[in-house]
Amino acid sequence: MNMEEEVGGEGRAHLVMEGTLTARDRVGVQDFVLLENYTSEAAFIENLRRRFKENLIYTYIGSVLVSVNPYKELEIYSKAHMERYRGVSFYEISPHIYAVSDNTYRALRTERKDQCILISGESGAGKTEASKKILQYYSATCPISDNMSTLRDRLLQSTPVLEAFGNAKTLRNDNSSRFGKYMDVQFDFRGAPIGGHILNYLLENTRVVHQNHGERNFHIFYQLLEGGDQDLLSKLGLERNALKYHYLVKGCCPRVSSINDKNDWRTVTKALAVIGFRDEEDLFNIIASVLHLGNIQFGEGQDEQTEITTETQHNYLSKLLGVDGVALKDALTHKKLTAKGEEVSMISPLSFEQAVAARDALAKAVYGRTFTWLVAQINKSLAFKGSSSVIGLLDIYGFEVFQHNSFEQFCINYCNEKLQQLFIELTLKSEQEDYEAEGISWEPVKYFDNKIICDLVEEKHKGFIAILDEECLRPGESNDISFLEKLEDTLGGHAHFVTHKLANGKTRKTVGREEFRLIHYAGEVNYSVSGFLDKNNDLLYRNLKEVLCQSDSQILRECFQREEVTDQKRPETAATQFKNSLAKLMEILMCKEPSYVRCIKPNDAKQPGRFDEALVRHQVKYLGLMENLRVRRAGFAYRRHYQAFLQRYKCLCPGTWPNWHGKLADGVATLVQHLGYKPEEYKLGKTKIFIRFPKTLFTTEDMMIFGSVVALSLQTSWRGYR
Ligand code: AOV
Ligand code: MG
Repeated sequence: MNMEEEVGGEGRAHLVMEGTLTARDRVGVQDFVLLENYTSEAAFIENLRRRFKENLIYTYIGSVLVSVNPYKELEIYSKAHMERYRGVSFYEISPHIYAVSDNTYRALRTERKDQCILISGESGAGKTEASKKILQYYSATCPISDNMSTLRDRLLQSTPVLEAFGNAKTLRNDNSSRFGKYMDVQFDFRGAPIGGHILNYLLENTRVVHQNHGERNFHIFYQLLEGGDQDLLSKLGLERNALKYHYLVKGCCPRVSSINDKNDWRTVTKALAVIGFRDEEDLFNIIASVLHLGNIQFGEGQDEQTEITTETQHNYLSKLLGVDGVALKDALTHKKLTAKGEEVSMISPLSFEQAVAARDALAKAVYGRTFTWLVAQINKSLAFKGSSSVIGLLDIYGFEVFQHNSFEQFCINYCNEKLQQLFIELTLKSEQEDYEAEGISWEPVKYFDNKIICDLVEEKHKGFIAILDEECLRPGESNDISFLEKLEDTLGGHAHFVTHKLANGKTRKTVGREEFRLIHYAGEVNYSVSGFLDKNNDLLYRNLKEVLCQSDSQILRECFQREEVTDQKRPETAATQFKNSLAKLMEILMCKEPSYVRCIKPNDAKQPGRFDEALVRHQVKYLGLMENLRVRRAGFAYRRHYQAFLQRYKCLCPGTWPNWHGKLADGVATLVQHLGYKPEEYKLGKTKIFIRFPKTLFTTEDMMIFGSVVALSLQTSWRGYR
C-alpha cells in the first residue's frame, strides 16, 4: 500500500492514502489529536477557522466528527464522493459525514453490534442536515434486498413529510426541528436496509396557536396555502393568503426568503404518495380545520353567555372535522363537570377567555395527535418484522435561548442536557473508567459533569418536574407564581438554579420577578414561568374529546379514542411524559455502540463564510470538545481484548503461530515484542492491550497484507478494531 505520512504534533504520525487528499484538504490538521498545542483552545479554534475558510467543514477528534455549518451548498455530497468513502478507513481520507456513516455501517457488519449516531449541537448547527446526509449515504451505497427498492425510497421520503409537519422557521433556524426524532434503520444479514422505525419526542404544539415575532407556524400550513391547487383550497374553504389566518400571522412573517412553500408542497405530496399514504384527503381536512379553528371568534350572546360569532368558519370547521356542528359549538362554549365517581354531569358555560383557551387547546390537540398518527403511518410503511441489525440516528431539537423562553425551551434544553450527559457517560467517563479497570496508569482529565443539572430537573420528589407536577395537582389553589415560590423554597441555593431573590435579601436585576434562571451546561437561560402549569397539564375539556371521538374522520377517531373519555385516571403531565420517554431513549442508546457528530454554528446571522470566534468558542467550551481532545490525546486510540488481538495477529510471530497455549497476556507480550512495539506505543492492561497511536496498528496491518498471510482488507473499519 502506498502510504504517506503526515507528521503532527509531538512527532505523531497521521496516515493518509496517497492520492485521496489534496494539499487543500490538509489545511490545518484534520484530526485535532495532531494539534501541536493540543491544550490550547485558541489553537483549536484557529484550526477550525482555517479549515472553515477553505470550506473544510469537517474535522475529527479521534473518531468524533466536528462539523461547522457552512450555510452554503458545498460540492462534497455527490455520488462520486459517496463512492470515495465506501469501505475506506477514517484515517485514509479527509473527514466527512460519509466517513462516519461508512465506519458505523462497517462496524455493524463486522462486530455485529447495533450502532447509533448521535448528532448534537445548538439550534441551527446542522444536525438535521447531517442526519439527512447519513440516510442518503446508506440509501445510495448499501446493497438492495429483493423487492426493497421501495423501502429505500420510503426511508428517504419520510424526511420531507416529517419536516413539513414538525419543522418551522424560528429566529435561530429557518427549518428548525420542533420535535425530537430517533430513527432506527434496520439492515439484513447482507447489509441491505430492510426496515425502519421512528420514535418522535414532544412536538412543540403551542406553535400551532402562537408564534413569537419573526417566527412561523409549522411549514405544512403555508405549503398547503401556496401549493394546494385551487379546487382543493375551495373544497377546504381556504383562501390562498396566509394573512387571512390568525394562527399563521402571529409572528408577522408568513414568507421566508430561503423557503419555497410551493415547491415544498409538491415534494411533500409526492413523498406522501411514495410512503403509500391513502388518507390524504382526511389529512388535508385536518390541516385546514386547524386554520379555521384559529379564525373562530367568540362574543357575548343571550344571557351574557359566550357564543361563536363566526358562523361560516364554524360550518367549515365541523364539516372538515367530520363532527356534528351543534355538538361542537356546545363543546367550544361549555364544559362538562362530572364529580368524581358520579354518573350525572353538569354543564357550565365558559367565559370568553376560557372559550378562547378551549379553542386553542383543541387546535393543539388535533394537530399534535395527528402528527403522532402520521409518524405511526410512516412506521407502518417502514415496518419489518424479523431479525435485523440496527443503526439508530438521533436528531433532536438543539439547545436554544430566545429573548423569551418558556416551557418549550425548558423541555428542549433539558433534552440537550440528557444528551450531553450521555456523551459524558460514554466518552469522557467510560474511557477513563476503562483505564482504571484495566489498571493502566493515567492522568485523569477534569471535565464538567452536567449530571447535577439533570438531577435538578428530574430528581424524584424534589426535582423541578416533580415540583411542577405537584403544583398541577392543586387546580384552583395553584398558579404559575405559586409554582415559582415552591421552586424557590425547594431549589433555592442550588448552584444551577437562580431567581430574582438574592441571599442577602436584595434583588437580582438580571432575572425578572416572574422568571427563574437555569445555568445549563450550554449557558444560562432565563425562563418565564408564565404558562408552565397550563402547558404541563395540556388540558383538553372532556366534552371536546367526546365530540372528536365520534368524528367521521378515521384519523381523528384513531387520535381520540373512547377509552380516554371514560378513563377516570389522570393522564401523565407533559413534562413527566417527556422525562419518561427520554429515559427510555437513553436506554435504547446505551445498549448500542455510539458514534458522535458534534455540530457547530459559525454565526447567528445564518451567513456563509462568517466565523464568529466568540460564538464558536462558547460552543467548543460547552460541548466539552477540549476535554474530549485531552482524553483522546492522553489516552489510547485503540484497545482490544487479548484474545481478539492474538487471534488476528498471531500469524505474524513464530512464537505465537499457529496457536498460543500459555496465558493470553503473555502471548500478546511475545507478539508485540516480536513486532518491535516500543514501550511508549502500548500498554498491557488486565484483559486488553491499549495502543496509543493509529500508526502502530496500521504498520501491523501492513505487515499482514504484505506478507499475504491473510486476505485482510485494509478497508476494515478503524472502529472495528476497538
Ligand atoms: P439543526 O437541525 O441543527 O437546528 P439544520 O440541520 O436544520 O440545523 O441546519 C440549519 C440550516 O443550515 C439548514 O437549513 C441549511 O441551510 C444549513 N446547513 C446545515 N448544514 C449544512 C451543510 N452541511 N451544508 C449546507 N448547508 C447546511 V434545530 O432543528 O433548529 O436544533 O432545532
Ligand atoms: Mg434540526
